[in-house]
Amino acid sequence: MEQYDGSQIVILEGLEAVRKRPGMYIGSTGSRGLHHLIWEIIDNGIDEHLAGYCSEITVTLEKDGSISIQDNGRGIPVDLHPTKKIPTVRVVYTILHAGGKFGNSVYKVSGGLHGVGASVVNALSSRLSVEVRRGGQIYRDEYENGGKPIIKLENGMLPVVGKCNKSDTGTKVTFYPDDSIFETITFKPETICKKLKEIAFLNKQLKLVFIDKINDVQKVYCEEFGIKSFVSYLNRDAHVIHSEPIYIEGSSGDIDVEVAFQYTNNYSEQINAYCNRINVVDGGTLVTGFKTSLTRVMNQYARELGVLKDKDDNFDGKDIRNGIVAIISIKHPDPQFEGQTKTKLGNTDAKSAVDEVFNIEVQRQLDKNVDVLNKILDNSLKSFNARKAGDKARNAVLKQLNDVDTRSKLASCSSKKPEECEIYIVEGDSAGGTVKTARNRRTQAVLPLRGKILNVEKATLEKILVNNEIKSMIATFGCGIGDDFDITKLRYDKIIILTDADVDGAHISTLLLTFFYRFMPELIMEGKVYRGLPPLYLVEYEDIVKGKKKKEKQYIFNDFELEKFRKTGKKIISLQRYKGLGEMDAEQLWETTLDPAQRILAQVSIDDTVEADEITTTLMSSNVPPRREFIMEEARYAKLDI
Ligand code: 28F
Repeated sequence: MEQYDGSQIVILEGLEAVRKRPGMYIGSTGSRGLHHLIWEIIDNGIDEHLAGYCSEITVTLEKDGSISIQDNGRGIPVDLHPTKKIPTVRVVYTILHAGGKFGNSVYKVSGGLHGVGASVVNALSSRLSVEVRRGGQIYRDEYENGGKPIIKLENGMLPVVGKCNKSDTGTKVTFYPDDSIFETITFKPETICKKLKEIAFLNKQLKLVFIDKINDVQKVYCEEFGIKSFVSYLNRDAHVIHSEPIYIEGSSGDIDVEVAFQYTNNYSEQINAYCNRINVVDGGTLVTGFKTSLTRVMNQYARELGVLKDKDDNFDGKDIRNGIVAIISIKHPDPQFEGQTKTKLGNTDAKSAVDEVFNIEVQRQLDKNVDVLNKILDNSLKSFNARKAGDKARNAVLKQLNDVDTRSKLASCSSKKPEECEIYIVEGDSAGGTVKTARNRRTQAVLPLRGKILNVEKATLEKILVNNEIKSMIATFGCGIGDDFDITKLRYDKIIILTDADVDGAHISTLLLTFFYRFMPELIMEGKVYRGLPPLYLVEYEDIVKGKKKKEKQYIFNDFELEKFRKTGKKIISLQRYKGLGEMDAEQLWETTLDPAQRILAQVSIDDTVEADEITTTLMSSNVPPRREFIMEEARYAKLDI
């Protein structure tokens, strides 16, 4: 410990704070937080790429459970830090808030944990080493137990551990996540690959290599066309109405703007926005700028080309965005992230920058590409007409919603306090009947759905609003739909989807989720939607209690559990497999899926809009093979994830 002087102790107190409240720095100590460590280190390499010095980042999953991230940038400086009097690389890895990314920044823009990444990762690792190649020399600093340096400095400098070619520069970081902090320390190759793919799309021409030594797999991600390829990728299973995404690039002041978009024949819009490579899930000014600009430009074209019959008519922004899949990516020198989750961009200059760049560039391209322009205008016109028809239909529906008739299938609960009420949406009339008998009539309402609900991805608003199943849901929830949606009017605290534990059940539940996601997304965002998980088996077995034989029963929710039960060696008297909810009697249904004290509910969440949109697009596209695959996977997931 002799190398710790006074300042070093203060430093370690900083890292100790990270170890005490890891959630504050990386969100969670679960798998998500664990992977966050990798993203933080990669981010530093990406910053070096953005500065123009790094073309390749390699992530290696080592056999011993460690992970290493290497870049071919300039290498973190190893010289004596002017004020801290230790090597700069050690400052970066041991001092919280080091990194110099704010104010006197060496980098124009930056994302991630605002430069505290490296020291946070160190604080949460049982061991970490950083190897720097610079000026023909190789240096290595090492730490253990959450950032305690174990390399002895010589005159304040790191020892040289090897030689290399002068042109061979870069940084390599290897770490072992601390198992006393994380619930799991197993890195998931799929999670890493998905992230690397996203990084490749957002940083064109940066080469990302993944080497998985555990499974002996190697992958390379590099996207020559960046977000343009991202849009093509998102639309890989959709029907696109023009073959190439439109790509726009430019800058306004010190804000760089990139937009790529392409239209599909889906009745939905998907706009994913990134500021400094951070996914701003709740959008903000950059999205507003894009929407404003697109609406203005297309209405201008529509007027010039006489697309709309009535001179006073205008396309609504929604008409123009119908079917669009877009990525907006900006680089801002001083981003202001707002909202509770800091996922909304607040800078007003971002709005004008996107508007300005898009306005000029999109016209330049569409003027030359009249064919695509006409296809887009035609698509907007279809949506415009559908909207006009939809308005009529909607008014008719809203009138009907007040009629008791459309609600006849609903078995409501007697309590009128939303905070204690739940509604079960049940597949099929027969299962619905049993649930009606079994439930707690005071707080649990039941809405049986007949057969499959409409696939909203492929239906017009007009059709959606006359579909009986959907009408019942809108009427029952009480909070409207689309633009008129108001979650404060929701009559229930939980909306519980209850389907059979088979492929059809998984399909119905996904159709319902798509409907909620597209038209009532707040329901999911606010955590109101759940899936009930009914058991797959009932076993009756013989138990011996105090020398006496006793007949017991147990519900089993999946094949894994059944296998586990068989291994206990208990004598099975009978084994019943439930083919569907309909096979359970009222008592069984109460015990397994209705009783709040015993049932298992899975809350439905969307924490990644790209993923959510991808899933719905994959599922709802008319291209059959991927759809099948997803449903099966989802069905398996439902069984395993208990
Ligand atoms: C695998 C992770 O962390 N790469 C990095 C650099 C390069 C510089 C740098 C990093 C200097 C003063 C902090 C080099 N030469 N990969 C990485 N590559 N950090 S992190 O500088 C850090 C700042 O305080 C670098 C000249 N300028 C900057």
